Amino acid sequence: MPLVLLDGSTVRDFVKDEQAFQEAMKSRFQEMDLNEDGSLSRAELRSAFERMRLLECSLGFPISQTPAQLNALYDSVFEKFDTDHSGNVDFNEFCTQMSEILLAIADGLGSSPIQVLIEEGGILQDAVKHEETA
Ligand SMILES: [Ca+2]
Ligand SMILES: [Ca+2]
Repeated sequence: MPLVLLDGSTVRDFVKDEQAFQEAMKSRFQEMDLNEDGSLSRAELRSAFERMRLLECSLGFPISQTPAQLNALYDSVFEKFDTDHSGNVDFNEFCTQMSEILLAIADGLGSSPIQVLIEEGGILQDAVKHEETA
């Protein structure tokens, strides 16, 4: 994993750049939508988050959890995404929640750059790339 200097504004600028953010989210969403039906099911969302380890790494959730606790955690994450309670997550719901998650990460990072390990191809790397090309 690459080690990069990251501060809150890198992430915040990325989220605020609507076009760049939507484009990045679109490719994430398509990757996550395994059966390509245009929405994310509970299982699709969960497997994507497990792959990204976004929750464990970025939001400070404890890693050592029982399977039942993990199930409850992923259920609550899904409920957050599925704001209209339709049982799946469409692209708009996805973008809205992802921007909230990223802004929460930005707040956590604060204003002084810190060195963080980011996942190759992960969402935070999208933010770093965005800053480099800005
Ligand atoms: Ca799907
Ligand atoms: Ca929904």
